[in-house]
Amino acid sequence: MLDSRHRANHADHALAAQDVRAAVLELRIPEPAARAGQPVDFSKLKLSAPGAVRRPAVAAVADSMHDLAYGLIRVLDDNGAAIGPWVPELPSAALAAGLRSMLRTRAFDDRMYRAQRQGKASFYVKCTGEEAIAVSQALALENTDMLFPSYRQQGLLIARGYPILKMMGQVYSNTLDPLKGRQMPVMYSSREHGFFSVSGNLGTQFIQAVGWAMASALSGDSRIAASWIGEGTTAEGDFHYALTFASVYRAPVILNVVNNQWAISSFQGIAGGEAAPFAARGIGYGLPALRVDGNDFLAVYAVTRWAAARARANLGATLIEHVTYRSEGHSTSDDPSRYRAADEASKWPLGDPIERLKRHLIARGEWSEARHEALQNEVKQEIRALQREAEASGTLEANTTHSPKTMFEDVYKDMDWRLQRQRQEAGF
Ligand SMILES: Cc1ncc(C[n+]2csc(CCOP(=O)(O)OP(=O)(O)O)c2C)c(N)n1
Repeated sequence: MLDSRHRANHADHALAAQDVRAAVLELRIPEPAARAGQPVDFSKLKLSAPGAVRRPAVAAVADSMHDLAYGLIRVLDDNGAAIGPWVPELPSAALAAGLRSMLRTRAFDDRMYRAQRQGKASFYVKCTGEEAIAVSQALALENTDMLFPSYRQQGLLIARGYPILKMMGQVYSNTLDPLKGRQMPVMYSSREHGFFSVSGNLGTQFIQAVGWAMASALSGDSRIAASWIGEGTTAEGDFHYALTFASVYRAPVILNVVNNQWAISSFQGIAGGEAAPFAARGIGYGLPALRVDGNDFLAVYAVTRWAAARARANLGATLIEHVTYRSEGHSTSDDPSRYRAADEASKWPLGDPIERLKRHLIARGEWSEARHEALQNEVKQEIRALQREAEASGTLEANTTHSPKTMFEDVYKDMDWRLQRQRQEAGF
C-alpha cells in the first residue's frame, strides 16, 4: 500500500511517455549536494513540522503506518516548546540527567580527541551532534535491556553509569583498560552494563541483537534488545538478514539506523538514501518503521518508548531511522574538509541536540543560561580530572601497556596446549 506522500513523489518523477527514449546507457553515480568549497544545500532533506506526525496506537498493525517512514517525528519546536502527539511523559529530573549525560559525553569526546592528536592514543571516534540518540534511548530503555551498539554510541555507556575512567583507560590502552589493550580504543564492552562488545566489522551487531532478542523470547525472559548502525551500514547484507529474522520471528528488538548523512567520505545517497528514506526499508519487511528527528531528545525518547512497549507486548521489532548530522570527522583518521562543505554542521536544519534540550528546559522555567554554563564547567572539570587520573596509569607514548604475555590469557577457560607453546616461544 502506498501512502499519499509516496504516490505524490512518484507522480512528480514520472516521465511523460513521449520523453522515454532508448539512449546510450549511462551509469548514475550519486553525488552529494555540496562538496568542499561549495555552498551548503540541505534542500532535499525532507522535514516535517514539529508536532505534525501522528502517533499510532502501540498495538497498531505495521501495514497501517507506512506514512511514518516518510515523515519526521519531531516534538521540540524552535522555541523549545514540546508539541504534538509524541510529547513524552518525562519528569524534569530525567531531562536534567539526560542533559548532564550529553554534556559529559561531549566533554569526554573532546578530551580524548585532543589526547589522540597529542600522540597519547592511537585512535578515537567522536559522536558530536549525535549525543541525544544514545543518551535518550538509554533513558527510555530499562537498564537490564541488552544494547548492541556501533562505535558511536558511547553515550549509552555514560548514561548507564559506566566509569569514564575505564573508558579512558581503554582509549590509552593502559593498565586501567578492562580489555587489556586487546580491543581498539573505542570498542568498549561491559556485561554488567548490558553493553555488547563493539565490533569493527560494520553491521554484525544487528544480527547479534536479533538473535539475542529471539533467545530472550524463546526462554520466556522479559528483556528486550536494541541495536544501532549507521546509514552507510544499511548497504551491508547483515542489515537485511537482521530485518528478515526480526520480522519473521517477531523478535523483541529495536533496530536503529543512525543517519548522520555521512559514512566516512560517502554521503548517504551512496547507501540509497536519495531514492527512499532508510526507515522505508522496514516496510518491505512488514516492520513498523519510524523516521525521527535524532537531535530532538524528547522525540527520540518517545519513539523508543513506543517501540519498546511493542516489543514487550510480543508485537515484535521496530525499525527507527534517526535523522542527524555527524558534526565532526568520522574518526581521527580522516579530514572532512576534503570531502564536504566546511559549514554543513553549523547549517544543519535540525540544530544541536544539547542546545535544543537546554532551550526546552529554559522554556519550561527549569533552567537558565547561567546554570547551563555552570554545569558545563563542572562537567569539563570532572572530565579533566579523570583524564589526569587516567594518564597517571599510562598513555600510548608513555608505553605502560599490558605485558604481551597477557594476550595468551582469557582466550579459553583452560589454556590450549598450542597457546601454551606459543607463549613459551614468545619467551613468557
Ligand atoms: C564490513 C566493513 N566494511 C567496511 C568497513 C570500513 N568502515 C569503517 S566505518 C565505515 C563507515 C560507516 O558509516 P556509517 O554506517 O554511516 O556509520 P557512521 O560511521 O557514520 O556512524 C566504513 C566504511 C568496516 N569497518 N567494516
